[in-house]
Amino acid sequence: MRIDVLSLFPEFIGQSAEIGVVGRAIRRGLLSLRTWQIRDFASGVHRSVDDRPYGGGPGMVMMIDPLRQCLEAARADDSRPAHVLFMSPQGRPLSQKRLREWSLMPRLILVCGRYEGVDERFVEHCVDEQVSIGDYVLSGGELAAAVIVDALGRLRDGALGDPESARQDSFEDGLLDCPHYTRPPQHELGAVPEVLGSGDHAAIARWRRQQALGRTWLLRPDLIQRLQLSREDRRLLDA
Ligand code: 6GU
Repeated sequence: MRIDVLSLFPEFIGQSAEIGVVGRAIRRGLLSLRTWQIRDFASGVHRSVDDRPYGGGPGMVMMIDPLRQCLEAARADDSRPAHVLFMSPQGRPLSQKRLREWSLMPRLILVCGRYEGVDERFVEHCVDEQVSIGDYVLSGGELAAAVIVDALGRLRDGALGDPESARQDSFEDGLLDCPHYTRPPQHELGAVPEVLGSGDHAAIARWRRQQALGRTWLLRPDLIQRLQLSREDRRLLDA
């Protein structure tokens, strides 16, 4: 899969994707990432990318043409069709389900706005989908794009040491993750739950499911409501 990111701060995206699991996925060729400087596509001696809003008001609005030319340059850099996402608090909330869908696509182009906004005509005509990473306002889309690159990078086949890890993540089954423990089994801060050392794999799986259900019920009741719990899940939750 290939991801292109259009931004006024492309170094930020590039650097955040160099580390950890995602950096390794890129170095192994499991994901290809290219960043583009929107300002490179601005015209005039000042290379302006923004202008004052029609109708007045504070702040500046990003102009259509530098964005559009940058987008067309990115599109033309690869023959595969691209799905274009625009990072915006007005977008659809990001979820693991959306990320799974995008991870099946050959190409994504992420467009990051800055300033007070982007000319709406660009959004209407050049963008397939708007995405938000939560109900708060960031000063630009770069952090959101970095979130998407990270979350998609770790979903690439072979990016995680053990492919089971991605399946066991929080949200992959709609539940929060169960707690994890490692050595030492006894510590002044407490003991590791006994079942985890029992060697009884069925009992361990039941305990983990029960913990995941219990935590989700306590911390994120909104997630539980959206799930179809099995009879066994209800029993574990009641126990
Ligand atoms: Cl995607 N962009 C900006 N600027 N702010 C946000 C956001 C995105 N998601 C939540 N807040």
